[in-house]
Amino acid sequence: MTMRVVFCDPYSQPEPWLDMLRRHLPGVGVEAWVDGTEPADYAVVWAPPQALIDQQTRLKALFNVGAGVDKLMQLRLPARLPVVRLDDAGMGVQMAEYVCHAVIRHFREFARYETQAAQGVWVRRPASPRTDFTVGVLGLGVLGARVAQSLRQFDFPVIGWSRNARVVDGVRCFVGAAQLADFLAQSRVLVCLLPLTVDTLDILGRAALSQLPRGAYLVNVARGEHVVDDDLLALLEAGHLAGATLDVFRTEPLPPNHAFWRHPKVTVTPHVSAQTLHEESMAQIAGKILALERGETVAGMVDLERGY
Ligand code: NDP
Ligand code: OXD
Repeated sequence: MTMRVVFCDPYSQPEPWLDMLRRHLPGVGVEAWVDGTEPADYAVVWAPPQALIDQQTRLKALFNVGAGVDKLMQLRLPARLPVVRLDDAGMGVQMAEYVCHAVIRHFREFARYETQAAQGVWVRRPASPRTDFTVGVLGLGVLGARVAQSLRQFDFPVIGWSRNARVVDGVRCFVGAAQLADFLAQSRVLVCLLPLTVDTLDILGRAALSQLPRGAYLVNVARGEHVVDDDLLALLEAGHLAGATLDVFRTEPLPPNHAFWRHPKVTVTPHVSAQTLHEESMAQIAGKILALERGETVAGMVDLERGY
C-alpha cells in the first residue's frame, strides 16, 4: 500500500509545503488534511485542530513544522504517538544573527547614534568594557547553544542556563532552579531561548527580572508567555531595566494598543527571529520519515512528559 502523508497548517497556504514534501518523497501520497481525510501514516503540522489528532488514528509519527511544540502540547495526544520537532533546519543561523544584532546594537549604543545622526549631532561616547558585559542565555538547546557560541565570537563573556548539566565550549553553564538566581545576577543581557512549558510559563516576571543587575537588557526570542508584560513594563519605567528587544508576544500579532509598540525602550519585531524555512524544514522532515521507515531513530523527538 502506498505510504500517505497529510499536511496541516491553518495559518499558511499548503501548496508550497506540499510541493516540497512531494519532491523529497517521490512515490508517497502527500495531501492537505481536511476534516474527514482518511487516516495517513505521517502528519506534518503546525497548530493543528484536535480533530486531526482524533481522526488520524494510524499515525506512525507527528512532525511539528517548528522548533517549539507548545501549541501541540495543548492538544490531547495519544501517549504512544512519537512527536518530532524541527531540529535547527536553518533556524540556528537566523537566531544567532538576530540575537547578536540585538546584543551588539545595545552594547555599541547604535540606537543612540541613529538618533544623533537624525539630528546631525557628532558626539562620541566612551567605549564600554566588554569583559564585564556578560550575556546570559536561558536554554542551551539546539538554538540556545548556537546563539551562545555566536556571542562568544564577539568575545562577550557568555553564561547559560538549562535543566540538565550542559557543556558548551567557552560558556559557563548553570543548571536548574537552584542556580537561576546566581545566573540572573550576572547577566547584563538576558536572552530567552527556553521552550514554553508549565515550568517556564511566566518565568520572566518581577521576581526573576529584578534579580538582573540594574541597567540590564532583555532579548526574548522564545515565546511571549515567558514574560509577564506588566512586570517588564514596570521595571523599564523604574529604570531597573535599560530596554528590551521582543520578537514574541502573548498575543500575536501584537495588539495595536499594546504598550510595547510605542515604548521608547522596547524594540518589537513580528516573530521573525528564526523563520521556518520551507526547503530546509521539508527536507529534514522527509529525511526523518524515510529514516523511521527504515527503522532508524531520529533527532528532535519530543518528550511529552517534560513538554519539549
Ligand atoms: P531545545 O529543546 O533544543 O532546547 C531547550 C533548552 O531549554 C534546553 O537546553 C533545555 O534544557 C532548556 N530548558 C527547558 N526547560 C527548562 C527549565 N525548566 N529550566 C531550565 N532549562 C530548561 O529547543 P530549541 O533550542 O530548538 O528552541 C527553543 C525555543 O525557541 C523553542 O521551544 C521555541 O519556543 C523558540 N523558537 C522561537 C522562534 C522564533 O522565531 N521566535 C523560532 C524557533 C524556536 P536541557 O538542555 O537540560 O533539556
Ligand atoms: C518555532 C517558531 O517554534 O517559529 O519554530 O516559533
